[in-house]
Amino acid sequence: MSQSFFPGVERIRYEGPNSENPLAFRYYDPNRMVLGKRLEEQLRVAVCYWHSFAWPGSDIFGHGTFDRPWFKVSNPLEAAELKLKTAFEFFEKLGSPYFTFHDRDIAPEGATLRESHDNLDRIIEKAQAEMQRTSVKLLWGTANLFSHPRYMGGAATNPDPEVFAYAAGQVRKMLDVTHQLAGANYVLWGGREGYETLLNTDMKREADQLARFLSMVCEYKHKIGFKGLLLIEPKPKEPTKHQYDFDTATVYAFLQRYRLDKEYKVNIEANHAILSGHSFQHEVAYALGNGIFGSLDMNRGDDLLGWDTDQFPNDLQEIALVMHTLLKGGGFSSGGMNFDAKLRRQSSDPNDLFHAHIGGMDTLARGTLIAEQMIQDGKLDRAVEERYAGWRGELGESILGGRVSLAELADQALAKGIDPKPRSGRQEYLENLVNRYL
Ligand SMILES: [Mn+2]
Repeated sequence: MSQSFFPGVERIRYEGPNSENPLAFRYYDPNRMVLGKRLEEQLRVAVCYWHSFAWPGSDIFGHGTFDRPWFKVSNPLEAAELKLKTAFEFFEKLGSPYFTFHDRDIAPEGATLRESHDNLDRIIEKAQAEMQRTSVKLLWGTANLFSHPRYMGGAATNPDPEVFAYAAGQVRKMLDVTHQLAGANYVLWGGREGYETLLNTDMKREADQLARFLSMVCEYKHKIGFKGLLLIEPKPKEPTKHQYDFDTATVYAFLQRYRLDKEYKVNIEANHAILSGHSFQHEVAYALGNGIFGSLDMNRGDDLLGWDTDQFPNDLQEIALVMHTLLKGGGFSSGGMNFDAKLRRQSSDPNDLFHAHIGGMDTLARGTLIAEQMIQDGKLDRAVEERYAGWRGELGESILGGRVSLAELADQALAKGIDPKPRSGRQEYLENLVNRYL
């Protein structure tokens, strides 16, 4: 089977904000210069394999709703080849510079670990040819350590060391594959690393196991000379009730405790941030502030639902504020923006995949152009600077510079009769200012 899955779609082009063409970009102009870089390089957009090509549109109540030809091919390797061809047709037509995948998205699991490796090798050889043909690059690779029943009690945190060993087998293979494909990063999402009840869980032991696994992964990374970042993806709950990688701060504390904080950074997902009770912007700001920012999984949740809906991003204000924080923090190094987002089950037409990604990329582009204006205008940054101006004066510098003790400072406060006056935080003024850029 060689025909196109998207026969009516040409390469998606930038046509400007006034275009009426639903299969065109209105803001995503890859060559537009934004703060010294091409927009494409600022955003580093990736399409994910799992939601867009491997997921059939099923949910816990119902079967798949997507009529994709590779779901009907009975030979799993032939199905994987057809899926691969379609995925690269999509990446090429969309013009996404990157893609991402788990081992089991791209090639079928075999009867044994060795057979799974062989399946992966066969498909990766073809993926490499497609990458050369299209110039689409790998933003990151990852291993699926959560779908198979063997992982129901965790991968690295499993009570059975043989499961830990099996997981090591998958991760070593995917690190090799990611390195072979010149992937820019490697991600670890601890899908089942957490617990349901302390009645059957030794939490301290499981943390030690997870740390040991992560140490082994970074030792192997250096051994093979892989230069990309190792990234941990925080998530507070789902599938387990208590996920160990709850949020960016929890991950950072864990990394510091086990002296892994120089080796790992975070891949922050918008919907996971919301599930942990934070905003996406908060998580990005926290990671940048602590030197552990790596990459982003772009999606959104639903205000009315408390689970991981993984919808495509379309909240312009949220994206503009995240981009403002990110670009002020220096932007991406090897990370990028991976659409870990899926269609709704009723969006069953092949072209819905294009509408979803075009809308997402346009939202990212438009949010970035707004953030550029905010930065160039400088009003928001100046308001924050002015608020902390006292800390650049003599008093502030003597405190933070360690030149006064608590007792000396207390004496100064008495001697000088210090009597600070409350000053407005001006939140509403600043919110109005943000809306003027939108
Ligand atoms: Mn994700």
